[in-house]
Amino acid sequence: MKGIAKSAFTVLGVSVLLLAGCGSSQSTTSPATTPTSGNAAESTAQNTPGGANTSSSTAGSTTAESAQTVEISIQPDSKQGSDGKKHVAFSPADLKFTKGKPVQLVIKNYDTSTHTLTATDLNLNVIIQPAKSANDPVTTTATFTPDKAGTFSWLCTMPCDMNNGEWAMSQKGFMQGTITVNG
Ligand SMILES: [Cu+2]
Repeated sequence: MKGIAKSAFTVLGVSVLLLAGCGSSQSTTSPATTPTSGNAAESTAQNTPGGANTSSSTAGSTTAESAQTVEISIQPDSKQGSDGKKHVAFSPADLKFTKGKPVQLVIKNYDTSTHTLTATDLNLNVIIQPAKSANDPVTTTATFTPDKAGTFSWLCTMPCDMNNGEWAMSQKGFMQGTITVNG
């Protein structure tokens, strides 16, 4: 309902002013990040029951109140697969959360490909920005609140591990994994 106004304010970095008045969940898809400019001091953390509460920025250390912080790194050619080759992988690939408790994901990508952390059952879809180079990782931050307990699978939906015919995309522990949510 206030989507347009909110977007405008978000760009200006003062979205926090609207948090009190706007309870509607905004777009669940694209976390329209601006990787280059340094305006993302404030990451919006909206927790709507049952909603897809992802937001992201590339500006690193923001804190959501009482959120559990989980750090993940993505390293190219870092993990040997059953095919004997080294592949790009999430570390860790298996995650544990608590139902109803906000989680702040801090994902540091050393790979120059875009990845995603996608768990449809949890309404989680984080688009992870690519590194500028192997030595220049980019951090994507997203906050969400798991709204159901159980064991869920996540996967990366972006074509990656291209040097190996996208091998990692079909492999748990690489571009797939498990999210356990305790009730
Ligand atoms: Cu990937």
